[in-house]
Order: sequence, then structure tokens, then C-alpha cells
Amino acid sequence: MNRLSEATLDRLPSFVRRPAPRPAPRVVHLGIGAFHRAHQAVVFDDLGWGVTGASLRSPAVRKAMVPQDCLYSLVVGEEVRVIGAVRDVLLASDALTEALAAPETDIVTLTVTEKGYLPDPSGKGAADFLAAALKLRHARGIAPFTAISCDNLPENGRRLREAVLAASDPDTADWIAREGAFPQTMVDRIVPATEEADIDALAARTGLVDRAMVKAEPFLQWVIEDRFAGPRPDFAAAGVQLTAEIAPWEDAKLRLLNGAHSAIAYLGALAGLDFVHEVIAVPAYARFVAALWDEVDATLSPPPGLDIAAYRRALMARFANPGLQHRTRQIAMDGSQKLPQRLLAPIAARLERDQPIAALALAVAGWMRWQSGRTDAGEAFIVDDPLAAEMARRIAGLSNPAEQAKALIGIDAIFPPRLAADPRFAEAVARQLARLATLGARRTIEEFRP
Ligand code: CS2
Repeated sequence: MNRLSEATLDRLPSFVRRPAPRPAPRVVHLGIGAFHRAHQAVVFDDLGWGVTGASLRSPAVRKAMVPQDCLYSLVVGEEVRVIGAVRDVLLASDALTEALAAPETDIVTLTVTEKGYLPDPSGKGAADFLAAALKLRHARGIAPFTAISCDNLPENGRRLREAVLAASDPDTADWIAREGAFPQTMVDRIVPATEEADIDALAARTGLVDRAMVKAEPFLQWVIEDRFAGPRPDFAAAGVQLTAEIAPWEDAKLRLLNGAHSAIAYLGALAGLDFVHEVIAVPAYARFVAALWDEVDATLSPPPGLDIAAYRRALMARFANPGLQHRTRQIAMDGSQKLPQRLLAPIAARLERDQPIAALALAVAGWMRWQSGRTDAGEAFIVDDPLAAEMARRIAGLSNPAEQAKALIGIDAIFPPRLAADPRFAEAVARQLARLATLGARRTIEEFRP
């Protein structure tokens, strides 16, 4: 069967939406995974701004996209749309630095995952490329680009700015501090990893093989802090919200959506439930998620225009979508990098006001039990996390839940000192971990009472 490409576009059946004439690149995106292709790239496609993508770690996306002229399909339910905004995919190379330094590049977006903001000892991390390119722009008299971190981290703009300044020489750093812009953002769309079966199913419908397709839910939200160093597209025309204050949006999304996602992932996968919609279909799990949200609610100061009750109802429906096939194990990945903003921050906020934390503590205990590398049925799996080795070392040989909890809470890269020292936290988590060990995740959830 033929591959999707410019040359085969006109063979697509008529239900497939074709791309507009392909736009010239004005954006460079670092970390061109499925999330970018189903989120920012779609917005830039709507706005007629082309994207040069880059993968810093793996040639897989380049290998999938370049033979198809970087065209790919976005599949949302029954709808298929070919996106033409991406014009090239580069690897970590001088060509990438030059693309970032090019005067046409007005915006740089990033999805390098939570762990992409850890210092990179090789000097070849995202911040290093940005710093090298900004140095060239400064030397060549070109204004800085606006750099937009689109990762699920609070204050993602500040983190990126600090990483880029740290990777720059003092002269360049001064200039970046004066002229650069690193707006904060909140991004939202559920994008499960593409599987071979998805590629086969799409090929059966369209008659062309697309090795770069992505599947996503209909929902898409992007809120950007209104602070740019230079030109930008008419974001509002594509439904992107520009705002002065992003933190309330970030907190609501990270704690309600992502916090529940992580809880569902660990407590569902431990019980042998493979997909988010399967977990949510079990009434006791849905009740537990509601209890978790009741705890989180009190820690939020929602932005004007965000109705939390309506947001929660919509989230429950999004999680229940059976068409997405979103794997609990995909979300369980990199938990050490996700826990602080998703679960630990609301726990700390509640403890400050002396409020109970049973549901949040059960979610943290689920993450802890996951680190043992066995489901409740005894099936072994590999813990996919940058801190996996350290966590395994800490709990090796410990069978008592209170000791296991204590050993993990001692990792200061995950647990802030104040929380780690709070006996209310350690006790609540150890209690839930003990229940998980004796009852298994499913019965613990069934018997959970807030
Ligand atoms: C998920 C997110 O994998 C995960 O950690 O919680 O990717 C989530 O699907 C997105 O943030 C939704 O916007």
C-alpha cells in the first residue's frame, strides 16, 4: 500500500479533509511527539504558520514524517484531517540551531515532557539549543524569538527562562533577560500514543499508510500568557485564549485533570485495568475521582470564566470516552516528575489549613505501590521513570508499608522538605499503602470512604 505524501494526497477519499497550501515556517517546535502534532501544530495549521519540528532524542518521528513530506493525519472520532503545517523534522544538530536562529523564526514552542527541564549534563538539552541560537541572533542583530513551553508544569515559562539563562554566557543572558519573552501556558488535549492497530485501521479507511498519524479527543484548549517578544499569529482566531494571569488555569488543569489522571493510572493499572475509560466505568473508581476532586477544589482559586462544577462534569465525560483507548500505563510513566504539581501541591495546601487528605493520600500510595514493579495480580512490569533506579534501591528489602512510604518520602527531588517532615502526610500515605498491600487497589477503592 502507498504512503501518504504530497504525491498521493489526491488519492485520499473525499471524507478526508485536505491541508491548505503549505505555510512557510515561522515556528520551531522542540519535542515533536504526538501531543504537539495533535495540539499546537493543529492551531498553527489553522493560522497558516508553518512549523519546523525537532526531536532531540530519537530519530523515530523524523523517520516517520520525512518520507511523507511531513504530512500526517489527525483522527478525531470518525473525522480525519491531514495537517500540512509541519515542513521539516530535524534532529539535535547544527541545522536545528540555525533554524532557531533564522530571522523567520518568531516563535519557538516546546513539549519536551516534565523531565526535559532537568539539567542536561551532555549540554544538548532543549535549553542548550535555545541558548546557542539566541547567542547567534544577538550577534547577528536579530530580535529574540518568543519561547513558549507547553509542558504540564506549573510556571513552565519561568522554568524555561531560567534554564536558558543558566545555559547562556553573561552577555547573552543580559540581552535575553531584557528582550526575550517566555510566556507561561496551559495546554490541554488528551492524546493517547498511536499504536500499530491505529495505523492499520486508518490505512484500511483511506487506502494510504500514514506512519505519523495521531488520534485525539475533540477537546482542545490552549491558554497563553500575553507576553511576546515579537510577531505572533492571530491566536484568538484559532480559539487560543491570551491572558495576563496563567497560574489559576494551570493549577486547575494540573490538579483536576492531571491529578485524577495519575490516580486513575496507578490505581487502575495495579488492578489490571488497561484503559482510562475502563477505570472510570467502574462506579467505585468514578466515586473515588469525585472524592479526589472534592479535596482539590478547596485548593484552587479558579480564573474568572472557569466554572469548576462544569469543568469536572466535562472531565468525567472526557475520561469516559471509549474511542480514545488511552492506556493507564502511558500516564503512569515518569511519575516522579508528575507527582509534585499534580498531587503533592494540593496536599500541602490542604495540610496548611488542617484539612483531611485521604483521597489524595490514596493516589500517592498508588504511585508508591507502582514502584514495586508488580500489579496486584503479581504481573511484573518495568517502571518507566528517570528516578526508577533510585526508587527501587530505596524500597529494596522493605515489606512494611510504613517503612516503604518513609523511604520514598525521603527522596527530596520529589517531596518538598516541609511535606516530607509532616507526620500527618506520612501517616495518611502509609495507612493507604497498607490497605493497598492487603486488599489490592480495586477493593481499596471499593471500600474507600472520604
Ligand atoms: C497525562 C497527560 O500522560 C499524562 O501524564 O495526564 O498527557 C494528559 O493527557 C494531558 O495533559 C491532557 O491535556
